[in-house]
Amino acid sequence: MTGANDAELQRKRVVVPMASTVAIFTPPAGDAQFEECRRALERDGFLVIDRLLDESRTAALVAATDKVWNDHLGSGGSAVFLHEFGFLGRDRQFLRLLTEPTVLRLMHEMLGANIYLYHSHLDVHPPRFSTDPFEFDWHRDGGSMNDDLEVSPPPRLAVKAAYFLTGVESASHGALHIVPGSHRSPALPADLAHQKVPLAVRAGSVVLFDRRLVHARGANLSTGTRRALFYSFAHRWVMPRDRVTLPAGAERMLSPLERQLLGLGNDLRDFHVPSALPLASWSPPAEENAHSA
Ligand SMILES: O=C(O)CCC(=O)C(=O)O
Repeated sequence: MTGANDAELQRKRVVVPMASTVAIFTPPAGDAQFEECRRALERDGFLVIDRLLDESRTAALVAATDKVWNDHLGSGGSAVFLHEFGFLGRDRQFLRLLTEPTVLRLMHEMLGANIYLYHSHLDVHPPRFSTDPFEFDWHRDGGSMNDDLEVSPPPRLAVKAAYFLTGVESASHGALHIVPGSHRSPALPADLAHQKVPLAVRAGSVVLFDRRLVHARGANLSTGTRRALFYSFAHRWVMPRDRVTLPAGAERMLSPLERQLLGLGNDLRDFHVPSALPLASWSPPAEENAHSA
């Protein structure tokens, strides 16, 4: 792990029966712990928060994800995997995660208040008994964001939250692999094989990562299906990578904060020169701020 001394890591490390060599944070409470999380994310390019979602919420999200998967299979979709963009309209619980207080606070602190969900995907990966090169497709998020700007390393622009609904016990369970600190490198590291770190996580955990962090999904060689939800936030002046389609009538039920975070509104100037941003005056509701994990 880059930049943190051993004593600091030891203090933050929770007892997780997995082969993980990175610091795993418990859900932060209070300004000092949030500041530690923000600094770790800024320094290392990623942050693992253990079991941010409690068991019942995780189980409900698994059920909602399985419904999407079964609908996909029922309509003749591939049984190999599902990578569905803009899925938040598929279940109210997915929309609720948009304003998950811990993640939203950290997103706000990393990117400012003028942000929205520019990219999202729901992923289901059943076990595969072969490896395939695409599963180790090392990349930074953002496509041509990485090439078009005359700045090296490229600017942050977006931060992603990956909610793991099923535990990833080891590298071979379809772990998200990362190269710590690579968000600050000008190019993809040459020696990925030696620098890569698989992130083992328990169900309900979230991994936040800077879109520039070099990462890849590992093959799921376990016997269980991996389910994960990805929410990527960017400045509102970044074009959407994909769009969330809501069910009929749902838009008028949204709060002003949800509207901002879904990138709704026709005043294009406001995306660049915001007048009033609901996120700027937002603070987490007290009951949602408590974690039962
Ligand atoms: O599924 C994973 O673990 C990695 C996903 C990924 O590469 C991405 O979100 O850009």
